[in-house]
Amino acid sequence: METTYVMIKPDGVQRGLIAEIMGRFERKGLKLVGLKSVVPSQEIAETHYEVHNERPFYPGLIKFVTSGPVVCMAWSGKDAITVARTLIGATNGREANPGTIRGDFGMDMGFNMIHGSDAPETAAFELGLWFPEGLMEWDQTITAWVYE
Ligand code: IDP
Ligand code: MG
Repeated sequence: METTYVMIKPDGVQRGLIAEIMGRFERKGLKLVGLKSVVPSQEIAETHYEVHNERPFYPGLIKFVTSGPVVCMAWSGKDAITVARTLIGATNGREANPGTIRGDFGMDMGFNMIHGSDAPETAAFELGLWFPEGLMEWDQTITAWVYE
């Protein structure tokens, strides 16, 4: 089992898409092991997007992600990182496949509503950053009906 960090960004919250987006992860069969909503500090936003700090869009990205509440989630399951990225879709909503979150609700590169870790190392880094308090350990009884 793998755990990934997923975050609804301020545009997803502003547009009233929290339940719609969370519901997709729930219905897929992923298990929720971390959940909270915060207005990100400058520091946490800069650390989260450190890999992009040389890119021209970086200042705007930090301003955007610190502009209001985000929903921080940790989802676990088999290949959870890839499964979450598949549910999320391509970075630019105009190019993302229908059926994906960005494909169904997005029209832009900057306002793409959601973040998902892209590899095991980034997932570990991001989970530690956003959930320093740790994650929930619990038995989900439906798991027996999700995996053969
Ligand atoms: P990802 O979220 O699909 O992994 P990345 O390339 O890692 O996409 O970029 C991180 C985030 O930075 C994107 O989700 C988007 O919010 C923002 N971003 C990336 N490229 C651009 C751009 O060209 N203009 C504005 N924002 C961008
Ligand atoms: Mg990325």
